[in-house]
Amino acid sequence: MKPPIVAVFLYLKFWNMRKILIVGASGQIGTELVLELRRRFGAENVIASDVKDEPSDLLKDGLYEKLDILDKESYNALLDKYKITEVYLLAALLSATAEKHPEFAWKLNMDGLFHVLDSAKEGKINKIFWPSSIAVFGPNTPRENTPQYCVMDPSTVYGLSKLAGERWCEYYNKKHGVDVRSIRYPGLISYGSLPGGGTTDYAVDIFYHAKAGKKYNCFLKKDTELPMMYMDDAIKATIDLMEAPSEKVVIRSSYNISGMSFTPEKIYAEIRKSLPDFEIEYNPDFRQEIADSWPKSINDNEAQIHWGWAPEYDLKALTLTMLEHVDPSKLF
Ligand code: NAD
Ligand code: AKB
Repeated sequence: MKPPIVAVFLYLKFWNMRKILIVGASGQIGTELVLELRRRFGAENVIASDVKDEPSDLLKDGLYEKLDILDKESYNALLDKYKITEVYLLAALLSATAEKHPEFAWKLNMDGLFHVLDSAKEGKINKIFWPSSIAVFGPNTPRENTPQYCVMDPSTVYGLSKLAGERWCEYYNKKHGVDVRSIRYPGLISYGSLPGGGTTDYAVDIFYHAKAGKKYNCFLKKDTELPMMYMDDAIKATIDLMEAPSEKVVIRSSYNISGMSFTPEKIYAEIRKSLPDFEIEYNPDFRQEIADSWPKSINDNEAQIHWGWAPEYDLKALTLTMLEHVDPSKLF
């Protein structure tokens, strides 16, 4: 049966009215997310923004605005300028950098979120994506198959900001009807843009060293197991969650999602299957304590049941893809 002409017209009108703003677009996730959103919804409907003056090369073919999310007036002016309907807020300091700049990390990670939540509360936009992290868990959290609901006692500034952010997201949803959606990303692995100062960054750096033929000096112990995910899965999860019908998004704090778990020793062994001469040494630094407070593996039953989450990449597929695409000249 054909849909009535009026329905088609309204659908197309709504589609064209969708305008998406990504804040913190030049980072590891933003770069890939902008490209995928432009592919799906049209370059003219996706506005990349970042505190950096210029877009990175990968983002040059589309709209870009310099924006400091701490500047609430400029943020609201950008919403008006483009008639933005949805915001993906990615600007934050990650775990390792946040430990070096705790006060600024708290300010950026919290004030940025409030600026976006308030704009939805005031009716300026109608949907938000804001990422949380496995850093919301802490030393007293069950470390294996960590459930959605359990003890959460983060011991890093980053984790504190993410847990507080989750509670505020749920609060704005329940009290003010804000349509905010969130995922607790594990460590993300990609080759498009370098990671920005996290504890899981070793699992990206290792590929640049392996491909450049350099020995890798790993900052975590060889048996440190952490939850990880290939970027394509993370982008798919993000857009699937944002496109899910509202009633399926039952959890408004943040969803656990799982991809794979491995140790430095395990990923090193996988890389050596392709590059047998690759060498590694282990010199743990302050990031070891952070990693030791995080889960080893994640239970994501709720995300599977509520909006159909399922990852595609395992360690073997991730390793082969990274080795094929990583460009060591970006780092060395
Ligand atoms: P990133 O550090 O690579 O990128 C962050 C971007 O935000 C950078 O381009 C930076 O220039 C920009 N930025 C910084 N301050 C800004 C400001 N004041 N205004 C506007 N932009 C600003 O981070 P990422 O890895 O892409 O992470 C994005 C989000 O996802 C963060 O909230 C992070 O906590 C979360 N997350 C990431 C991972 C991961 O493994 N990458 C895992 C869990 C959660
Ligand atoms: C970090 O290591 O800080 C991030 C994260 C897991 O949130 N990759």
